[in-house]
Amino acid sequence: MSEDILFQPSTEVQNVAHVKSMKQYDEMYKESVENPEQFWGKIAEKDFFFKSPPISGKFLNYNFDVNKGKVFVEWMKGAVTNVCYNVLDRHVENGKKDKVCFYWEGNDPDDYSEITYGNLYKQVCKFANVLKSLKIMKGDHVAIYMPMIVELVVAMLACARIGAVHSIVFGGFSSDSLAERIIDGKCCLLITADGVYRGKKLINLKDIADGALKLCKEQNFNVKNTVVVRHLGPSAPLSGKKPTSPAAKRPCTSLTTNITEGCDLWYDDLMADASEECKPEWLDAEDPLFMLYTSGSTGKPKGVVHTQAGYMMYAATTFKYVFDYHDDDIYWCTADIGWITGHSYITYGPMANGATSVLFEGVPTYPGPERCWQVVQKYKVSKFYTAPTLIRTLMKYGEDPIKRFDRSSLKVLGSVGEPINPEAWLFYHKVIGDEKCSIVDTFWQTETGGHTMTPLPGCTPTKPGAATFPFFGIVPVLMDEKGKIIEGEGEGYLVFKQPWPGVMRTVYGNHPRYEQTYFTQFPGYYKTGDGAKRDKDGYMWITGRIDDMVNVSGHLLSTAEVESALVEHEKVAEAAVVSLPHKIKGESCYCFVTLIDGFDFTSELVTDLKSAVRTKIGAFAQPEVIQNAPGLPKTRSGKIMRRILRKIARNDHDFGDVSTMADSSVIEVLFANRPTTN
Ligand code: 7RM
Repeated sequence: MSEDILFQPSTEVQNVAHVKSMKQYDEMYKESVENPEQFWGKIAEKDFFFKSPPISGKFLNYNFDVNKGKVFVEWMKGAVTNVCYNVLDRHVENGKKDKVCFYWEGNDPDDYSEITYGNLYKQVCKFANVLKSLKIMKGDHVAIYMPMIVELVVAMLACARIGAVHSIVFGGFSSDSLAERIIDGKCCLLITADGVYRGKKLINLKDIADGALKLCKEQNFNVKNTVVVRHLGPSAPLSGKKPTSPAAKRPCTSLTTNITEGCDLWYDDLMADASEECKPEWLDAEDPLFMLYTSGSTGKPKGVVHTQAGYMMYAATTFKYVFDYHDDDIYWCTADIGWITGHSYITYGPMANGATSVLFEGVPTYPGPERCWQVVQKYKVSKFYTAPTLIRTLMKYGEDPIKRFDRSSLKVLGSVGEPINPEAWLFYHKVIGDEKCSIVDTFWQTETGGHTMTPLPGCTPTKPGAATFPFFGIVPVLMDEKGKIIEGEGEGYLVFKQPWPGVMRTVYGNHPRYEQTYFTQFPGYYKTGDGAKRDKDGYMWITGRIDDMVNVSGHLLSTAEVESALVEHEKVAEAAVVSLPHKIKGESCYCFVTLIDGFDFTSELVTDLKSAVRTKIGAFAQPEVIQNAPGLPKTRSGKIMRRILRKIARNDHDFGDVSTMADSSVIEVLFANRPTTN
């Protein structure tokens, strides 16, 4: 049904858009895929600063085909640039010194501040000097575990300025997860904050960070220093905060921060003596910019590596076109910088364009469900970017908290993180956008660096739930399991045929895993791991992950990761986790556990196991259901049959062919054991 409804782009957006018609899109797209060097070469020249420009004829070099040797991608190798210079110095030098870069909006609505490009530039230079004083150099890896505060942006850009590689770990991860990422990423410094409020909940980040470093030490991996931002602490003279800022009112009496003399260093102490002058380190276009861990279907997270110039250019160009960015826009992305969405569309993309953004620390439904629209009204937000899970949450509260606020500034509404169901899409369009905004459903991944399948808000007629067409440079192909190309209408694996500037370059420390995960099943193509459907009009609809991944509120988890957290419990012999559709979260985890003989399945155990997953991974990963599974459905070779478990989780008795199953009597037992609640 939603396949047949077409929504025309907002005329207000279209009138001023960078791309005003599908004809113009088609022409630009054609050039971008047939002559990428020319297409991206013009952008590199016009929109960015290179100390030494891309070398003509050597603009793009790659091999996507595992059968032809090592897989690699290089854009503009040999060119010299600095991403920090491009997102800060360039604007300061071009008269944007006093333009607001971020409106910082704290957890509590009366806690806010702003910082200009000029002031952010100074803070970044100072912190870059702090990093140097701690002996951090080009090529060193720095772990960042911070809340959504200006200092997080300062820390990442200071790394970029000196050529250090940042590895940001989302502040919702546990000590275990943080430790695993610090060790795997070989980080030599940790930057964190004392604590943060998420809604009413106080989170002692420094304690979690300490726990992680203790685990690192136990595995003989020592991180010498931790830099701690005093965010809730009593004397918090923070960057970018106006003297009148209500920061002092932050309720912080219940927070104690343990400081180890000699190892832990307060950010504000270090900054006090730092110089405001710091020359950028000039880097090769293909030097690494950052790594960011993402779940892998084996359970061990992968350090996705992005490099300098290609990533910068792709994040900036997608931002410009997908949000149809103009100088007077106020842009707000509700994601956390700890995820790729925040890297590309809070820091690098918007700042490369010199945009003014809202940097939001809080929870979008705190103190009440009207918070988002209060913020939109307060800053006159024109471009807004969020996840379907938030839209579905807001739908529960009805239209009133939305309609009470002036949203007339809104022009483009973006969606990211998971497939958006047509109902949520229509609510976004009709209620939130008052039927006058363009909706852009943007499909992309940590690995892709930026948007890959998306409408453009000034030209693409949209369908509720469709990611529509490829961005410039992306050549999507649908394939069946065996690698046969599906033309026209059909459904299959979504793969991309040729490299775009933002594609990841390697898995940190494990290039074979990069080749194996993304390039082996379909030689010559990048495999997204998602399925997609092409309809009769050529529109693309993302159907979701094909591998063993669960997408909980836009956070990608591997079932293997959750399983390993469960089997670590002393009473658990075996665990199998499948995804279950969830009204708000999109998907949730349904866990089957087999206990070791002699233990009983009790409600205490269920509570214990849920908390084990929280501790091992993070609160967002907490399972929805844990069910007793005296036996699991297995093939004769011992493989767990998740297809059957998915049916049991859904209470669907139509489980098809069970001929390969070793003992089909377990199915009945599992249906009988389904809990009503948990
Ligand atoms: C940006 C981000 C990537 C996975 C991806 C998909 C799913 C993301 C959409 C989507 C349908 C979308 N990076 N996904 N966006 N599915 N429509 N618009 O989320 O690395 O964290 O996750 O998220 O399954 O493979 S991510």
